[in-house]
This record gives sequence, C-alpha cells and structure tokens, in this order.
Amino acid sequence: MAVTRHEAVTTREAEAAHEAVTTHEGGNAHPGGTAAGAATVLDAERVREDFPILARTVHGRPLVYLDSAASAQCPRAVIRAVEDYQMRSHANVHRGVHLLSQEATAAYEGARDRVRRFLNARSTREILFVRGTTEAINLVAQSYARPRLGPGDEILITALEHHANIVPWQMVREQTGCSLAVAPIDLRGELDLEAFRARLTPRTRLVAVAHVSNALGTILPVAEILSAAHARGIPVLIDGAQAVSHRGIDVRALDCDFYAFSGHKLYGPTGIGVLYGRESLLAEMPPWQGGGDMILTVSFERTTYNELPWKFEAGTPNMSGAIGLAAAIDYLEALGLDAVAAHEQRLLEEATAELRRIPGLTIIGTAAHKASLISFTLEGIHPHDLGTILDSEGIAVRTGHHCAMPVMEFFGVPATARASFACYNTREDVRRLASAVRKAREVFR
Ligand code: C6P
Repeated sequence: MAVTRHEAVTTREAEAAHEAVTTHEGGNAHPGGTAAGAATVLDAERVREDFPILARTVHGRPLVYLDSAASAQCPRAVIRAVEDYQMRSHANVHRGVHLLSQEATAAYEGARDRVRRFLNARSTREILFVRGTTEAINLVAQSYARPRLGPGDEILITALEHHANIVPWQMVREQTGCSLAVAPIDLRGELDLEAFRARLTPRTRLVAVAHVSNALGTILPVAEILSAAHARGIPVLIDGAQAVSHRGIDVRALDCDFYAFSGHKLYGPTGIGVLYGRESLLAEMPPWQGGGDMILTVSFERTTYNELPWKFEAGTPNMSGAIGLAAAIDYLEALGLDAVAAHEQRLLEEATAELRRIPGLTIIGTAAHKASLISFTLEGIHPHDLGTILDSEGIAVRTGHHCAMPVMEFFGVPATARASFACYNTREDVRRLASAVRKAREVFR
C-alpha cells in the first residue's frame, strides 16, 4: 500500500541522512537529539549530496545558498515523498470511500501525527495545518483575539517582530478598538526583558513574540516571557518561523499556548505550515473560515462544526505539502537537531569573525544568543547593489527590510544584506561570502 511506501521512502532517506552524522565518545547518533554526553559532528559535504539544487551553478559559478532563512532547500527525501504521493496516492482526503482517498487521508493524517511528535504536543487535535506562519498568526488573531478583545484591552508584541506578527494585530485593533503595546529592544537587538515585564498589565490579553528574529538573528528568552505572562494568566503565541529548523521545540516543556511555523523554512515544501494550539483554547475558538470539511452537518437554518483539528481546516487541504513536511521532519531528525545546531553555530562564529575583519562592514544584531544568520551593511554600498554583486558571484543572500521595517527604522538603515546558514552550508561557503563582499567593496571604492 502506498502509505507504507511513503514510510519506506522516508525511512531509507532518513537512514542516508543518519550517515552524515558521526558520533564521538562512542555514543549512537539519536534522531531528534544527541545522546547524553555525546557530541555529534555533521558532515556537511555529505549532507549537501542530499540536496540536488546545490549542485547547480549560478552565473557560471557553483551556487552558495545563504538564504535559508527565507526558504530552505528541500532534500531529495522531501521531493521524493511528494512525488511518490502525487504519482501513486493522490485523491481528496476525508471524503472518498475509494482506496486512493483512504490512502491520501492516512498519509495526510499520518503527517499530522508526525508534526505532533516533532513538537511533542499532547494530541493531533492541537495540530492545525495552515499555509504558513502568516496564516497561523492570522487564524489566532481572527479566531482567538477578535471575539475576545475590545477597547481597553491590549496585545503585547516586541520591537523585533516580522510584519506577520504585527499587521494581524493591527487589524484586530481596527476591528475591536483594542490597543497594541510594543516591548523595546536594545542596540544589540536583544529584548529588554525588564521593560517587557513592565508592559504586562491587567489590560494585557495576549502576548505574541518571535522565537528568533528573522532580521537580527536574536533568540528570544521565550521561557522567561512565558513565565512572566502566565503568572498573570495571559496566553502567549510564539512565532517559531525562524526557530524550528535550529532547535528542538517541545510545546509541552515550553508550556506555550500557540506556536506557529512554516514548512518551507524547515526543508519542506511551500504552502504548508502549522499552528499548534493548546486544546482548551482551540476548543473555545470559533472557526475562522467556513466551507467543506470543517462541518458535521449543514442545513440552511443551522450548521454544526467539525471536531478539532478539522474545525479550522475549511476546504481541501494541502495534502502533498503536509506529506512533504513530514518527510522534512524525518530528514532533519535523522540528521539530529543538536548536530545541525552545533554545525550552524560554528558557521555563525566563523562568518561573524570573517565579516568583522572587512573595513566598513557593520553587523546589525549582535545579541549574545543568535541563530545562524547575519544581517549587515557595507559602507557606501546599498544592500541591493551588494546583493547583485554577490549574486554575480553565485552567492544567494537576501537583501531588503526582511519584512521587519520597524527593525530597520530602529537601527536607522533602509535595508541590510542577510546571510543565513543551514545544515548544508560549509566553511567554504563562508570563505566565498567574505571574499565576494571584499570584492564588492573594491568595486565601489
Ligand atoms: N520570513 C524571511 O526571509 P511565511 O511567509 O508565512 O512562511 O512566514 C512569515 C514569517 C513570520 N515570522 C518570521 C519570524 C519570519 O521570518 C517569517 C518569514 C522570511 O525572513 C520571508 S519575509
């Protein structure tokens, strides 16, 4: 049966991924984490072989892909899982009695359980498939915040949020008359935790914060944020778009209320993402979109809604996306999140040191705890021009405001160039980035 075949494909690829990790001190490499006391080292050259796109050239040069914070590349395991589903089992889910529909349903719901295990959620009722982080946050805004909030109520965010964690709350503000409070950051790009705590008031009804800033790399102290908010009985949404590929997320240990992420930043397909929600909260929330699949019964007088999680999934869902996402999680856990994180942190340190040596280069975002991305400016060169020169060298970085215009305003820059590092990047990539930036500097002198 095709469902079994999916499993066979992902398991085989996951085993291959496993070989890319060597374990020292005699321990075994554990998917999803490192055995206590064992240090795993990722063989990035071997990992690269799993990502077909990395073999291509750009403008005649071997590709150096440093834009994984925007969208990470897909390993062959993900491409194959999607292809296999489309070639063998594709049909609409939850609807048909025919075999293909049953296989598609089993694979789609199996993917939901894979995400549940990845996040260590209690139940698949807490795992909603959405288009991505943006849609997840909009769902909470419209279904949790909008019906509850009114004038006098406040939503608290931070000054380093992505637009996806600002604009949905502004829309709720317009719809309900509530207000939006913003906790400040400092010049390193770190959240001022004392100021954050001071902004929690009896009016605060919801806190929404990034786990990792996409523009600065800052890792936020989410445990402290959660305990401060929960001490006042305030629920917390965490925007995990930039966190999930770099660290294991345990929603039960975190005790967060909502956690949002996108598949395409986790080596999965685009158009699929996840909202984790605490079941007691989701159960009380009305559906936010109406249509097929989210109902139990419909008459012209009255509709009754489906159970969780389907109450929040109106219409035909993204089956192949969910299946691809599950394969991406298999792949990443077989590499080992600890091994990947350690590898990326080494690259971050090396790249930071290399770039700091370049005259006129300023790193924007120097928090003590950073995920593996570096935002920077180069004196006398607009980041877009810099990006174009790097592209001509085969190096893909993102340039612009990174959908975080308030962050750019805070640091007084129109834009930055951003290099982000993933499991498949190497020291050679860092070396080529630094040498291309130096070359750009010469061009504009
Ligand atoms: N950041 C980046 O290059 P979507 O587009 O829904 O998958 O994710 C939105 C989003 C939300 N929060 C954070 C922290 C993010 O980084 C992103 C996406 C990309 O930084 C594209 S702007």
